[in-house]
Amino acid sequence: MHFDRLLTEARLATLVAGDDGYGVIEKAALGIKDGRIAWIGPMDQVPGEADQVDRLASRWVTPALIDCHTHLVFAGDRSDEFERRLGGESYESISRSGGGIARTVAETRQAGAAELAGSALSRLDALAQEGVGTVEIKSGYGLTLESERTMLRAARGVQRASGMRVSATLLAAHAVPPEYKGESGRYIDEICIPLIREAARDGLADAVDAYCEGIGFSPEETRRLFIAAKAVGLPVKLHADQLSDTGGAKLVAEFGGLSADHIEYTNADGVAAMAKAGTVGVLLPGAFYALGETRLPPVAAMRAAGVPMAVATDANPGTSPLVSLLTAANMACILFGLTLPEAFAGMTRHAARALGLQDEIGTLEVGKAADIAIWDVERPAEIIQWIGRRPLHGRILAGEWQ
Ligand code: DI6
Ligand code: FE
Repeated sequence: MHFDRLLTEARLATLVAGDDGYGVIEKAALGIKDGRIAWIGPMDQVPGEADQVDRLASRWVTPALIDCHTHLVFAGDRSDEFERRLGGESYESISRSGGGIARTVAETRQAGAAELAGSALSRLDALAQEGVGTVEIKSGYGLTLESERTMLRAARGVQRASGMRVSATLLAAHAVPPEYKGESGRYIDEICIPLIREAARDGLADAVDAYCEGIGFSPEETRRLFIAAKAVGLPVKLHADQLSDTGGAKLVAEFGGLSADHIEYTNADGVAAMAKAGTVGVLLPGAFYALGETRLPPVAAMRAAGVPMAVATDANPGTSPLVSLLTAANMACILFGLTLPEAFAGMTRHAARALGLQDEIGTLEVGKAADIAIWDVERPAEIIQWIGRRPLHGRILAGEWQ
């Protein structure tokens, strides 16, 4: 076998599901051919030559990390709302008085795709420096046909400019815009559903999401969106049961959804439905933390039922101003009780599943994309233990050092 690149003297945490939780292979080598993993095994049994050999001096190697829920594309700033919340005002009350999502919508509508991609790239850079190789980016701050398209184009632009893999999600049902106040049904008919059809036809988005909440869309409205998405073959996911139990997790599972996200208020029925459908539970501790929430997601119930759990930043200018996936993982352990192997799986294997990319990324396995993170640590636990340390040595994406 001839490799384009061979990584050797490596300690692999393949994150393939198994007994130790990490899928460890010590004294390992990993061969790359045409951007994909072509061979993995003991370094003294490499079956061939390579154009380039990189000796990793016993560094730890994991799959490149995956942030499977972000709102990285937006314009403007809401730090004054942070001050209001520190003063005791609630997120819901700020939202109802024209702040929150509506505020970012007003600013995002003024921006072009290039400007939006530019500001998103600076935030993305923080994630890249922590070993992230794939991000999901949602629309949802445009809320017109044109402005939602612009956001999705900006997400595609971020992919081209960053060399990272970007999964774009249509979130037109993020909020009811002011011009449709009190007419959410008409907004869904005139904006959301046409955009779903267009996104499928033109390849603008890879999935459809909605904000199912008292201050967002009702379960009945969400169901209509999911029917439309299903009809054009787009997978669905949902901001579900974050501030109240609306049965969102159960609803998205009913549609075979990729993921139910937030899920603090998800009940036993919801967990059972997710387990049955294989829907990933995406934990977003940044929003939980920043909003000062106290209701914990049903981690033990999901663990017992075998629901795959992912961890993401939910990076957004309001409820989760967080561009550190490693901090999210640390919070998921400390605040939600994840084990370290669960937190790693949540940023790799299960995050890939939450994007429908489980055959392509998320583990170190022969045949998958050579998307790899290399770490300057003695033990994998250090990667999550520390906050703000960034122990990344380097990233390889599609077989190339970044
Ligand atoms: N994700 C969201 O989209 C909303 N909450 C959340 O966790 C709100 C985003 C925002 O305030 O801009
Ligand atoms: Fe979100």
